Amino acid sequence: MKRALITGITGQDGMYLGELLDRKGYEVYGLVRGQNNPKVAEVRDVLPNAKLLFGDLTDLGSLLRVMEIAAPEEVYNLGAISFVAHSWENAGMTTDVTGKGVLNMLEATRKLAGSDPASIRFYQASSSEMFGKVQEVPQKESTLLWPRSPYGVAKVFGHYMTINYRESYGMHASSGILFNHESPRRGIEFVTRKVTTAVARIKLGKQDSLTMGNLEASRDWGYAGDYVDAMWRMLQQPAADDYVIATGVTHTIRDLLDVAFAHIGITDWADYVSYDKQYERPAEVDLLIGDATKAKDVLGWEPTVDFTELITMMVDSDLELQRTADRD
Ligand code: NAP
Ligand code: F7E
Repeated sequence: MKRALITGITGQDGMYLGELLDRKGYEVYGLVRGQNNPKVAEVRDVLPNAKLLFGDLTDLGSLLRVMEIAAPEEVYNLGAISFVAHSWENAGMTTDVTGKGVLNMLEATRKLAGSDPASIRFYQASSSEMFGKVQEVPQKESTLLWPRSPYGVAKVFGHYMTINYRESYGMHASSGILFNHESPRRGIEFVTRKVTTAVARIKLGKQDSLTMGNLEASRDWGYAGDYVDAMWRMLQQPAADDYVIATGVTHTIRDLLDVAFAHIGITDWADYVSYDKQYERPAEVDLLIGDATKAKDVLGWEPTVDFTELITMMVDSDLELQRTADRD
């Protein structure tokens, strides 16, 4: 039985990856932070076989202890402060967790691997946010990075540190440059889930309208279930490398509103959506669109869920959640 450690197991990707590894017969360990983390109950429900260990990405001692107990063959470093808007207000904390946390995990992995550095395979959750002020369209593995947020800067640090540990110590350390991926488990602070939750509540008469920021921004949105499969495929390769994971199709926030409202029978959403400057960002990433040719050729990976399927899946799930909340 293979053993894997997932940091960020309480997050969207952590839960999907935990399910995937469980199905594949892995013994799954998860790093959980905080003394009374409210997400622990949900993880225990979704992943009853997973073994949860307590520690924090900012605390190297705790990571060394967790690595020793889990003794994993594969490490998936998904833990991060991941909300871009929040990263301007908490740049120091974002740097410590999303940036230096990667170094801590690499170091804990290197220490446990000892004289055979490649014996533990390492995955780093890099991000399309690193492309920021995009230098070419579409973006691929070789595109110059130009981050536009403290989150993006922290991810660039983690990305290059992962490459550096691979090149310096011969570690099997791979980076997945993942474009936005969403699901019914997406946090409600992110734009897709914010919209699908609001649309479900409007349909059920629980809410009248929603306030939004920049409707012109474009994102390449895929389904989280597909993207965790790409992470696993990267660690099954004989050699570590970096891969862009994306659908290659971009949509604006307006398109997102079109699809979500259409699914509840509203074709003109103008009366339901208002603008609030508070959702604008000090610097914006305007046009993200990824070229995942390398992932297709080397990993045999392709997305299976398109944008309309993704958003309607999320609206349906939120309708069900809101109805269940009424029954409870
Ligand atoms: P998410 O839902 O926000 O999950 C983040 C996870 O990190 C949570 O489990 C969180 O734990 C954990 N965490 C935060 N601070 C920590 C700390 N100090 N020590 C240990 N764990 C900590 O994010 P996601 O969408 O699943 O994304 C997974 C990873 O992929 C992240 O690194 C993200 O930056 C990256 N990424 C995401 C996307 C995307 O579109 N989803 C795209 C590219 C890259 P709590 O539950 O305790 O807060
Ligand atoms: O914003 C615009 C906003 O917060 C998307 C993270 O997983 O993906 C995610 O980061 C866009 C931005 O995601 C609202 O200005 C308009 O242009 O859903 P988001 P993100 O910033 O792209 C990357 C790849 C990651 O790595 C991150 O961890 O939507 N937008 N109005 C809004 N965004 C929000 N949140 N709320 C609004 O009201």
